[in-house]
Amino acid sequence: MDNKNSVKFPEGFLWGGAVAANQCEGAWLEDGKLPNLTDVMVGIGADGKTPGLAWDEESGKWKMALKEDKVYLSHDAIDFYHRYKEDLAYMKEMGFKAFRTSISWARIFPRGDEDTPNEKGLEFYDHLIDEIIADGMEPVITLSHYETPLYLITEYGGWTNRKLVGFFEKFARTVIERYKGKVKYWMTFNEINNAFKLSFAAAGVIGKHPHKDSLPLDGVTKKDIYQACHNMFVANSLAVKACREIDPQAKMGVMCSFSTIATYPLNCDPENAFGTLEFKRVSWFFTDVMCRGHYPAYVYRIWREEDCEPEMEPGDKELLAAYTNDYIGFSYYRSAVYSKEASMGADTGGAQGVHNPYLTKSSPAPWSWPIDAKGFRYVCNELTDRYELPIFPVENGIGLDEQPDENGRIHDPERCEYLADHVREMKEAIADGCDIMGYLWWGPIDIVSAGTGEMKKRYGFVYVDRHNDGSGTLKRSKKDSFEYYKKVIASNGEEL
Ligand code: BGP
Repeated sequence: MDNKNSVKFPEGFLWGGAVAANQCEGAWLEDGKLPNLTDVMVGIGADGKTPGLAWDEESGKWKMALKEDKVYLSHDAIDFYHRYKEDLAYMKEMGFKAFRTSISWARIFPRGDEDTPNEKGLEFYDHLIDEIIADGMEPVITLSHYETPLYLITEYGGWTNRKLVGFFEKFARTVIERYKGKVKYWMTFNEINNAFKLSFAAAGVIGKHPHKDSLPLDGVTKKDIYQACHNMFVANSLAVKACREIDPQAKMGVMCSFSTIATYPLNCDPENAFGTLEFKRVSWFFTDVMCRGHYPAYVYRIWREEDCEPEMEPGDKELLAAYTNDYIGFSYYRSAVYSKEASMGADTGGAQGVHNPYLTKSSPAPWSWPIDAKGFRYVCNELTDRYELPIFPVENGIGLDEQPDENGRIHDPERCEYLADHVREMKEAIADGCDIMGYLWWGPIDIVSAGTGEMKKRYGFVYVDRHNDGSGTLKRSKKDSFEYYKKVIASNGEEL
C-alpha cells in the first residue's frame, strides 16, 4: 500500500446494525414465551437495576416479584415482534448488508429445561430470518443476549450450575439445525466478559440476597463467578462444535464488551501501567480462553491466592482446546483512564475510570460517555495483535435524548459525526492490517436501553414514539442520520 488513501473497505463488507430480542421485541409472554432474566431487570427509577425477584422462604427459591412502582419497558419494547417487517424495510432502505439480533432463548425453550422446543417460538424466527434474507441482509445471530431463561435461575441457580451447559447446548443445536444454510454468523453470549461487573445479566449469577447488578454482590463469591464463566466456556465450545458438525460453512464468534481494552494508564507511573494491564486482563481472560483454547497463566495465581478455582470435569480442558471460536465480535462505545487511586466503575458502555482531559466530547448527561474514535482503532489493533483472528465490531453507537421539532423531524448531527469519526478510524485499522468483517451500528432503530431500561436513551436512525412512562404511539420516523448512514453504506465507507 503506497499511502493510507489507497486503502478501501473490502467488497462485501458487512455494513449494518444490531439489536437484541429483549430490547426490541416486546411480546414478553406471547406464544408460549416465559420470562428471561432481562424481563425482571430493566425497570426505570431509583434502584432500577436490582432484579425484580424475591426470596420465597417456603420453597427456598427465588421467585419473580416485579416492582409495582416501575415501568418494565422491555415487556412491550417497540413491538418488533409484530412490526419487524416494517422495521426491516427501513434497514433495507439504508442498504444494510447485515442485521444482528438475538434469538430469545425463552421463546424456544420457555423454561430452559424442556425436552422439546416451542414450535411457535421457532416459527417467529423462521419468518424473521427469512425476511432479513429477503431484504438482502445477512442475519447475524446472538444465541444469548443477556437472555438466560428466568426459570434456570430460580430453579437451578443460574450459570453456576453445570446443568445449564446441557440446556444451552440443546438450544444451540436446535437453532443451528433449524437455520443451517441461512445464518452464517453466530455468536454465543453477548458481552460474556461482563460476568464480573454485571454478573446477574451476563452470567445469571445470583446470591442469597437481592443485589444490584454490580460488584460487590451480596452472597456471591468470586469462585461462583469463575464457576459460571467456566460453565459458559464449556457451553461456548459445545456451540462451536455443534456449528462445525451441523453447518460447517457457518462461523461461531464470541461477543465481548471491549471498550475496556481502550483503558489508558493515567501516567507513566509503573503502578498505573501495571494496574492497567491487570485491569485489561479481566476482559482479555474471556477471549484468552475462548480464542486460544486454554486458561491463561495469570489466572492461576488469582485462583491460588484467592481460593477461587472453578471445578472442572474430565475432558473440559480438551474441549476448550479443540473448539475455539472463528471470529471476535465486540462492542465499542468509549475509552477509560486507569488510576491506582480511583476505583474503576462500569456500565454497559465499558469501564469508567478518571476523566480524560484529552477527550473533549462526550454523549450528553446523564450518561456522559467520553467519545474516543481513536480508541476504536486501538482496540481493533490490540485484538489483531493478540489473536490474529477476523474481528467484527457488532456494536458501536451513541445514545442521545431526542425530541422531534415542530415539523416532526429529528436533527442529529452528533450521531453523524460520531459515526463518521469511528468509520474513519476503522478504515485506519484496516490499513494497519486488521481483518474487519463488517460494522454494525448499535440500535439502528430506537429500542429500550440495556443499562437503564429507558426509551429516552436513543441510538436509532429511526425514531420510535415511545417514552419512559410507557406512553407513545410506537410510530416510526426517520432522523437526519438515516440518509447519512445510507450514503456511507452506498459509498462503501468512502463518503463521510
Ligand atoms: C451493550 C449491550 C447492548 C446495549 C448497549 C448500549 O452493553 O450489549 O444490549 O444496550 O450496550 O448500552 P445501553 O443500552 O445501556 O446504553
